[in-house]
Amino acid sequence: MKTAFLTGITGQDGAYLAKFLLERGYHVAGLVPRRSTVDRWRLDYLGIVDQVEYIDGDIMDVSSLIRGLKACKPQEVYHLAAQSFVGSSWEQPILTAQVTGMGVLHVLEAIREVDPFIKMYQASSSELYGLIQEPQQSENTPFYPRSPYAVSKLFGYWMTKNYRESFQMYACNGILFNHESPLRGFEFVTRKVTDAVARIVHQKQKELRLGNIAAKRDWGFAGDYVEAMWLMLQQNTPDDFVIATGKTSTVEEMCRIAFDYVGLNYQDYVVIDPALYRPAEVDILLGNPEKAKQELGWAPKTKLEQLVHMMVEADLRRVAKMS
Ligand code: NDP
Ligand code: GDR
Repeated sequence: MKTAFLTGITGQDGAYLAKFLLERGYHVAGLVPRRSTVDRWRLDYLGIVDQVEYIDGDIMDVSSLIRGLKACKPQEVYHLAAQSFVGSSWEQPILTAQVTGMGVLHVLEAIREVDPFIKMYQASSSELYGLIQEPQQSENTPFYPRSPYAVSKLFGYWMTKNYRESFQMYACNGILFNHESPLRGFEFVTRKVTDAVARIVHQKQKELRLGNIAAKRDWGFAGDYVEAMWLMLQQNTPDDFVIATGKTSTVEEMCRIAFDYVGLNYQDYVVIDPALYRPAEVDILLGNPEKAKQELGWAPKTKLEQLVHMMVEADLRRVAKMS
């Protein structure tokens, strides 16, 4: 039986990936940082909360990573933990640089120390592209990060590549474009919208305040994207891959789909709040997943409409239970 060690197992991707790996017969171990309240709602939602081994530790504490790797002896490490909200990265730039940037180096060093043959997946991001220099972004598009979050991810991206080239480690960057689900955090725009739709339907909210609704994103379903993470670690040689749908939509269009689904007009509820604009914006992202299709045999399965409907339905059920 193979063992996978996940950082960020309590996050959106960690939960979907843990389920995916358990279904393939893996033993799944997850690093869990100490928090004042234990919250494993995503693993609970997927019905796997009791099927995972939890290892106390924090990616900022290399000794805990080393102890964790020695204890569960994984063949594969999926490094997903991060301060992952771009918006907060301007409020907490130093913490973001430490957790989202240096955290990657801690994981690489722990692997190098314990067993350099462990394969590692690094959660890189389309935010690396930032100020877009090519209409559709591939593995060869230059980076221009536009937030402390993106600059921190750039450090992690290059460290991963550098350890691959320096120490012949099997380490891959998945350059994932935005992916969403009913397990998405409530601060991200898609979830903020679908939660608001459900609350408006149940008369718990009157309006939805948003920032830049002209921003365009290439949105996919997290459940589809975790398969690509796994596929990257099943190849003969390590490499970096863009994972995306190849389609882009504005935040406004995403809102329209969500409100339409419950028979409401988004224009009656959305209020633009300049305070929600970011100091520097990534105006448009559109990924080219061709290399992943050719070399991994991976393709996205879920269209934006299906994804938004799935999220609205989940939020309608959740908010109804609160009534
Ligand atoms: P989430 O924010 O949902 O999950 C982040 C996870 O990291 C949580 O489990 C969190 O635990 C954990 N974590 C945070 N700080 C620490 C720490 N110091 N030590 C250990 N664990 C920690 O993110 P997603 O699941 O959406 O994303 C997974 C990864 O993929 C992230 O690195 C993100 O930056 C990256 N990414 C995400 C994309 C997306 O669209 N979702 C696209 C591209 C990249 P806790 O909740 O207890 O703090
Ligand atoms: P993003 O996701 O920054 O792309 O990072 P987010 O959903 O936060 O923003 C997407 C776009 O929507 C605009 N926007 C708003 N965003 C939020 N959160 N709240 C609002 O009220 C709002 N109004 C408009 C934003 O300005 C932005 O243009 C996500 C994260 O998962 C990262 O960890 C990951 O690396 C990238 O996706 C790829």
